[in-house]
Amino acid sequence: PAVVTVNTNVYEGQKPGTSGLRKKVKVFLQENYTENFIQSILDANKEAIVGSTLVVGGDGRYLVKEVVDKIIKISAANGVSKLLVGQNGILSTPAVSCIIRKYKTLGGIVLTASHNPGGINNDFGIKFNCSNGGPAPDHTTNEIYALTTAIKQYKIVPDLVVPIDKIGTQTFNIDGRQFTVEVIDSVQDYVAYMKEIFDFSKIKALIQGSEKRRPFNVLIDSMNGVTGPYVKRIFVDELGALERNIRRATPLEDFGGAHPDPNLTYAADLVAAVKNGDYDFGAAFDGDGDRNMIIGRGAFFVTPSDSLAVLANNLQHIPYFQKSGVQGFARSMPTAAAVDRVAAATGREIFEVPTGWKYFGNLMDAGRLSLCGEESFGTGSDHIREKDGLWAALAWLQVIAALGQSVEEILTAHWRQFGRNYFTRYDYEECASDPCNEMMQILEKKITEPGFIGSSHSSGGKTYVVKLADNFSYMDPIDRSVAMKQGLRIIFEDGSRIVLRLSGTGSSGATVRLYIDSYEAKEVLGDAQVMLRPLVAVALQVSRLQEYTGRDAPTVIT
Ligand code: VG1
Ligand code: CO
Repeated sequence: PAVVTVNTNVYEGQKPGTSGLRKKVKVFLQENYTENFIQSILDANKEAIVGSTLVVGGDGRYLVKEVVDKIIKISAANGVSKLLVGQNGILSTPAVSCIIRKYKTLGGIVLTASHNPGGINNDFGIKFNCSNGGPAPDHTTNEIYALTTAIKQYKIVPDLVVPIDKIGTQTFNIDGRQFTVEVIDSVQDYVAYMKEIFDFSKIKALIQGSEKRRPFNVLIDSMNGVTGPYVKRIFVDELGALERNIRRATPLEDFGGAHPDPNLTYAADLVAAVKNGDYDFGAAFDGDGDRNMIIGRGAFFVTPSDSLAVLANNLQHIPYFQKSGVQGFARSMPTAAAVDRVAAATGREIFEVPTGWKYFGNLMDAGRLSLCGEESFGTGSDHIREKDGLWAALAWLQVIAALGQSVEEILTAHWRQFGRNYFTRYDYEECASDPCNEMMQILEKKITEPGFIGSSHSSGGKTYVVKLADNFSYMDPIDRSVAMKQGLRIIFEDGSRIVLRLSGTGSSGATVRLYIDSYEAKEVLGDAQVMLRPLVAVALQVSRLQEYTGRDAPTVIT
């Protein structure tokens, strides 16, 4: 087959957000829209692309297979020598990271809009990951974006026909050059890696029980996303769980109409099943498998910020860390600071980075970071360079197997030892963009004016005095690159925090995220919504959020 050069026109707005380019499916269906972006990804890699190997796969949502086909044809035309493609285009985001690292490829292209709904009327996304297995850093995504604003042509091999439904290697001659597509088992490399990281025999004994101890009953929910086949292989085939221990384990193009975001609102099904059933543990994952939610018996909820802190305090039970040792910890800025207390107690470095997994990669590559997380149900370690939902569930089960305690007992003991960071996030989804931008500008001005520091704010009988307020910026300690304007923060004298930022993953309108974090040393068994009510009220007063968004209640509370 022969290479064809196609003339094309620029599309505006192909700027990758927090995690790749995410738009409605219909946007990607516009003539040459997807082709332009793929060509720009390859061009951003310059000469390295010729002769390279790339990994390609996605979360199984509508359009994944069609876009895999386009990537194959455009890669062939641009001199890529080999693609590793997940069977039927299926690869979870953590699996892509794992495979890039294992086979030392130049990078990978992940087709997902993560936790956003799928199907013809919903979202699609394309993300580039680099040779360390992590999401491309800002300077690379900026370069990709710059290329999309100037593109005039792309190269493609339109007659190349490459089926991706069967595992195996296919080789083609493209204008005299060899081009190989290897269709790989979607789960094999990832599962093999999990078996190295964890002691599966101990987790299996926990799940199956023994004469002395009843089985530990788990319920694992894939929310019709990509993790289904991974969960079947790991939990059913390897760990001896039964079919009734897993649910929604077949990837569907529209996620069965579900919003595949593992939190108390969108995974309410799982929460109800665990609450009403005889389960000791529940876990859910998002569409592309990098997020996780953990709940215990009676649907006892573990906030992601607490999950990170508990794991940080218990890494010694996981074989991977017994071998590699534990370096520092990190969290994204809006994430509650529970892990900071574990870092202080264990004498480890702690890093606070902007929202988005790409900011953890350099620290991991430099050997300074072992475990990190985000309040948005992201947890992961330096085993790969993406957050990893299944890894988090296995880590919890390994810790539970070692401690012999319930999820609730583990949390309660943790709070008694370290105190508790109460945390909540209010999301106001799909608001009008202009008033939200205006709100952020005015609020930034207000909190950075002289006199704001030291001002007092009261509600519900509580008074908070401002200690620091800014628009968060971050300098990467490894390459000294700077990320500005990463969210407005107001930090009070008692350590409580209000954070406000606009989402960078939505496909239309603006989503405002309000994060509230407050520390209590003694009173650790309260209800988060009750404990945080005064601080939420202060946040709404100071930001005038309800006025600007026109909403008197958030869309989702996590
Ligand atoms: C959200 C979360 C952020 C996460 C990102 C990608 O970004 O807040 O913590 O890293 O999604 O997650 P934003 O900009 O909408 O707040 V996922 O599972 O897309 O890959
Ligand atoms: Co995700």
